[in-house]
Amino acid sequence: MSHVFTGSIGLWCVLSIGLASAGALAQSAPSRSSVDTAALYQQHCASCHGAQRLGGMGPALLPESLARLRKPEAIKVIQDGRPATQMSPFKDTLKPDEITALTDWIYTPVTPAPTWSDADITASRVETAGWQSWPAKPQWKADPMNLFVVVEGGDHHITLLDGDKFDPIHRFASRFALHGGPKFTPDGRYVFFGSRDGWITKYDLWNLKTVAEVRAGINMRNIAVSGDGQWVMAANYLPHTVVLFDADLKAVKTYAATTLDGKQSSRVSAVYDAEPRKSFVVALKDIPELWEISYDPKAAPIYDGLVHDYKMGEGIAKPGFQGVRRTPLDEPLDDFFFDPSYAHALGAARPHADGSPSGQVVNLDVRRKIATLPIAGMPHLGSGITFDWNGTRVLASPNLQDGVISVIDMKTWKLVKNISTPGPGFFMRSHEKTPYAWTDSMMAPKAKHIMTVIDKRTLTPVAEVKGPAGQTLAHIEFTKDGRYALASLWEDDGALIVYDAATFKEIKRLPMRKPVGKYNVFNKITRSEGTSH
Ligand code: DHE
Repeated sequence: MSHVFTGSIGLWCVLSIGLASAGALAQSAPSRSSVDTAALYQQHCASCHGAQRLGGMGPALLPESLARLRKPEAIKVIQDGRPATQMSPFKDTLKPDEITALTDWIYTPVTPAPTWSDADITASRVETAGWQSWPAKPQWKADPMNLFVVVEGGDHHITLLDGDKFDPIHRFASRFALHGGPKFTPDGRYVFFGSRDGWITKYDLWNLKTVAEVRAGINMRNIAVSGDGQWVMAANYLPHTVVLFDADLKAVKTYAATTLDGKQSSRVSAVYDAEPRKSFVVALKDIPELWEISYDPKAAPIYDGLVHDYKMGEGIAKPGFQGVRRTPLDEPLDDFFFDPSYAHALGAARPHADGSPSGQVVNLDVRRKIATLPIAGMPHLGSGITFDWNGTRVLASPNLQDGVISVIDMKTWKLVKNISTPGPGFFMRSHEKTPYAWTDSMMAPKAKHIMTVIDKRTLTPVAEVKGPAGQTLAHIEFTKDGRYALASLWEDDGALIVYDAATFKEIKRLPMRKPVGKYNVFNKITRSEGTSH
């Protein structure tokens, strides 16, 4: 059953003094002095975070969800609260050893492991009444194609920015800890956000209102929206599932991420839309298989046997539409992206202990690995870009382990050049209309304020764009015409900085709360070669 919104989304009231839902916790407290942690949790936290710590108004408090929050920071949040949220400070209510015990408790796995069934997914769905009759044109004055969606992680908000004037149009609360790029419908009207807690939000950019939300899982990786805007797919770490929704976020089908015999299950690394193939492609983190799930009603049937379902007539045919077509791999993929033809998935496994390359080229038609990508360390291929160079097509990928951008020929899959940067980085961006690509060094403590600008024609760094030393400058997205590059000063009292993409001079600075990522509607829906898809 679906519910109708009664309040604004993303209000996450954390650890409020509240009503214990007695006895609901099937878990033993970590033994720490005389503190009864389970009772404390029930008394102070359960009303917002749920009796099973799966979240409610506040985020889930599970080791999986807290992986990115260091314990001292968690203690500080419990002591001091979080500004601009309903998380109140507890330093006057709880003793220091109680706060420490509670912190230990939320970093301890819940046993038995929490579940999230199809019934839970369906029951979580909320929808705003009357959204179908909202006007089908923007209710604000700006170019809807040059709109930027900026995710501010500092206080879990979204800012919508006019990409011509660089003025904010609207700001609203998001779910806690969004992760990954928001995904758009092809007309640019609706955007879908995914949170690490498993929430998917469908938002109407033209009417500035939330349409619907659903919780796909407990710990989610990312979401993909089909090229025709009709389907949404969610990839989960917890539970081990991939979940298919229709465009209104009504659950259609849950896929258990298991081997064919069902004996081994896996976390799901990521899901991406392969529009020309009319399919979603899914990487599994613990099983060496890449899945393709077609949303083409005319898709050829699948004959299950791992590779050879193209030997028509062998085995029992399963429908190709919404069926799982498996490609066996030598090792699982963490993340990947596509070549421009979408015939290949370019992915990386976990770094190899001997330093040998972990990158793989998987041909989605012959359904096997066809080449090794000559990149060592930890390539962040999901943030890779492609461009024309010297009569061929190359891909360039940042590396989370080394200060290097690897450039690879996409015909031969051979290394063209390793370009040195001041330190390992997360993101790389360019645009068809600029000769430059920009990348960060945000993983390097001493160089995290430096962005390197690389000339795509010569494959050499030509400039460094710097923020204040000690602060992180990262994540570029270009305007629709490629004339301006927008970067994040990735601090809680940070900013969005607009640079002239030709002179690298700062044009404008807008204060923002840790703007983790920004996404230009036009670049996304046209699948610009310089941005993530
Ligand atoms: Fe991300 C995208 C995986 C840590 C910020 N990150 C993605 C995507 C994947 C991924 C699979 C693509 C999703 C999409 O766009 O659909 N990220 C991972 C990891 O495995 C890793 C290393 C560990 C983890 O905890 O998950 C990781 N990511 C981070 C961070 O620590 C970052 C810097 C801060 C944060 O908010 O968590 C971070 N990831 C981002 C951002 C994107 C992203 C901003 C979207 C990039 C884009 O421009 O499209």
